[in-house]
Amino acid sequence: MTGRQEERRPPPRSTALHDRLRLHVLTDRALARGRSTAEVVTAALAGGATVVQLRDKERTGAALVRVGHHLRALTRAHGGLLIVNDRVDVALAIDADGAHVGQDDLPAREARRLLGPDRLLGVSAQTVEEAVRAAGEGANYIGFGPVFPTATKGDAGPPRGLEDLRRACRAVTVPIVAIGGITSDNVGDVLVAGAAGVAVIAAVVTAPDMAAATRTLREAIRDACRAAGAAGA
Ligand code: TZP
Ligand code: MG
Repeated sequence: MTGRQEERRPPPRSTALHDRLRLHVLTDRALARGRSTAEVVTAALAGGATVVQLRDKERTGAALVRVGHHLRALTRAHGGLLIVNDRVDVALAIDADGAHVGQDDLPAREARRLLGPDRLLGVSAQTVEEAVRAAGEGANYIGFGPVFPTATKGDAGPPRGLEDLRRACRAVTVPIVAIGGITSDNVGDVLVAGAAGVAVIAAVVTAPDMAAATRTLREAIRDACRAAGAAGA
């Protein structure tokens, strides 16, 4: 094998959880061009998103539970996972598959204790050290990034790049989900770096045809996994 081929050969492990974490679409009402959260999620699931994350920092708890129940029904009908950003209480209230917390949210250990052993806990990490700590505190997956520049999250911090992503993937055994500026053009590189999956906002939520945009990402992921000989893309 040449050096170039070696470089292209990705390490993604093909386990049931890795496969289910391939493509997260995060909701964002500000970017959705007036389309409802349910419309965004319906399109994302139709296009092949494997995970939907309800991410809404403005809605009240009552409103999150209302929309959350609707998303729960949609994700069940499509066999997709439903994760709630920030709000472990809402995740439990709507019987979501899990919750995702950042470094300034409920600490991972507390989130794990509240969620119990069977729901998924995702934790955001910007550095390899944060990823290692989160894995030790009970995260089922790590959201690592921003990998690339992003305008979607003002306080996301500097882009970490593919090399840091690669280091994070080597440093932990739980799946890494790459986030930040991911598009169908760079998703292959992200998987080659070792990510189990990707999480996107703008690439889907701002698209005129959200289902088509999701499908394009899904196909790029499938191509990258096929090239790697990994099953289950
Ligand atoms: N966390 C790190 S970057 C980011 C989040 C929530 C935003 C990702 O959005 P986009 O539009 O896919 O870059
Ligand atoms: Mg958060």
